[in-house]
Amino acid sequence: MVVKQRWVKMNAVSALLYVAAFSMTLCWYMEVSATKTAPNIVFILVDDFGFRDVGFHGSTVIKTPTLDRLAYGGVRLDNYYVQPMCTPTRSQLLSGRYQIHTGLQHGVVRPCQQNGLPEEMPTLANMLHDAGYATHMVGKWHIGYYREQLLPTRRGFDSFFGFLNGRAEHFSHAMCIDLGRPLRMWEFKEYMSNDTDEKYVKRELCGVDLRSDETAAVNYSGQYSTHLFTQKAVDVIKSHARKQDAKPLFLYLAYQALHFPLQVPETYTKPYASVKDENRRTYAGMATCMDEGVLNVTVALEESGLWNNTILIFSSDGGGDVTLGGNNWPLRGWRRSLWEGGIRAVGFVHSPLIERGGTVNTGLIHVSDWFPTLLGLAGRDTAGLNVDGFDVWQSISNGGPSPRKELLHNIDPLMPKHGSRLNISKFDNRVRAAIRVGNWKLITGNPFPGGWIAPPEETGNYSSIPDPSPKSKNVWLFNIGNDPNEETDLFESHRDIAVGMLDRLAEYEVTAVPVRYPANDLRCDPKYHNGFWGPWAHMKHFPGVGKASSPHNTSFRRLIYSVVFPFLLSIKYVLPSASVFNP
Ligand SMILES: [Ca+2]
Repeated sequence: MVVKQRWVKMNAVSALLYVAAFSMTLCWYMEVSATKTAPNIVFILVDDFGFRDVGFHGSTVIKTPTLDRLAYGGVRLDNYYVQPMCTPTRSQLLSGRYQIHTGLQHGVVRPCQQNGLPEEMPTLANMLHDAGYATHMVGKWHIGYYREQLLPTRRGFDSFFGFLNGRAEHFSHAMCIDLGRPLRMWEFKEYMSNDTDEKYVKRELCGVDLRSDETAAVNYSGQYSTHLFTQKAVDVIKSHARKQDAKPLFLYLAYQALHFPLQVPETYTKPYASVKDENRRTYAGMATCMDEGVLNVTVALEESGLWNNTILIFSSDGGGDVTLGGNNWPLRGWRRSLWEGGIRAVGFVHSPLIERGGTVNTGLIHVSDWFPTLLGLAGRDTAGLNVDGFDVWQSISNGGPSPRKELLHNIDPLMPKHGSRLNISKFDNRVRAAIRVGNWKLITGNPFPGGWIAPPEETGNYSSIPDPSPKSKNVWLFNIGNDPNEETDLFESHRDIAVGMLDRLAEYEVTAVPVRYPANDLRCDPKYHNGFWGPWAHMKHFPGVGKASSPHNTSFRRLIYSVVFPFLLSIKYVLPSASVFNP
């Protein structure tokens, strides 16, 4: 009896142990097998690449054979949107959140601002890393670095090679900015005695912007950015393939091409000798060099045996700048604007894993959608993270409808209000904003210039059309489905729809966090950091100066610069512009 009881007891304990051990093994197996089968993800982001400037969008001059081949063999994203500028697109890609939910509603993170994607928001790299991915980044960061905690290697990337700001010289990797500063008292006297209009003094900050992980990268001067970043990406791929740990790879390759300054090795502009416009010619060379870089990355993936389990995504981060060689014909507007030319982007997905390759996807897809989409591929859901993106993989892979029916392009409370208020909604139509609901698009405030610029080499076929809107106009409504080029404003004829969309903007506005756009902090100056741009917030003092404080941060100086000087200057001429006194 005793023996039997004991046997039963032991049997129960053993059974529990067996169950526990089996469960742990099963969990481990499921985790390992999920990790093993999760696809490699290679995300290639290019900078300011015009909608027109790729072969599969009809470019007749710029040659992009690799992009065309990959796009035609994959899924072309034909209703794909990003943001009109660098930081906004990159912050949304890596966080899955609209700018109104990150505080980055206005402009870009400037080199000397204490600003960035908030640390408490996990990045796509953080999440993929937690899902078992090896995570590597090459190229342009531009979502903040004033604190070391904001560097790519502290935000989920196992490795980083690239630059932290929005641009650099493509060969030297140096970057200069002019912050300007108000006149000092003694300079003011000089100003009053001389007949000059100079009301501020040039204050140029220069440094190299290139890092390997967190260390300043030296000895790369002279290596062209696209070549350098391609080589580093190829190194990542080959190094990853050599490792036997079977982790899937996430590679984020953010080329500086085709961002200004317009520079490229001469060999790439030779095929474009017939292009008369010099900016356009150089830009075309940069595009072809970038196309070659993408080819070399795909070859490395194939040679490393990774290609068959890889999803490659290609995207521009905004429209082309027509003043800097780019073109978005036939779309209206360009880089930095809320017109389609600023935000409807070149994009495609190519992968042997796609069920319906060789197709065009017309579903509404936005850059914030990559966050939940790629995490879905990694076997993770983003419930509870308050992301604004949608998982669009089924639409991309199978051709089903996109789950996204609405898209907040932005609400920017810092952009000066434009025109007069209509009082037809709680939302102030003078505020710069844009929203898409189904095929309808509403724009308010000042969206920036909105002309249609023909490709310089095709002016014989097409003619540019200047922006027809009156300067004070501040509300437009378009049916993008029927009118993708924003030619017919339907605001007056469809006021009910416009008011509904203004009200929707008001609902979004309530959820916005305060916008951050701080003054410059001069501790950023590379002269304090061995000639490199990098984190500075750890500095308590300016070397040799004493307690760190921006010249504009004391209330007394603010009073002098903002009230006394403008008053005195107004005696001689007119009031100086705000930018002079708030550089
Ligand atoms: Ca850009």
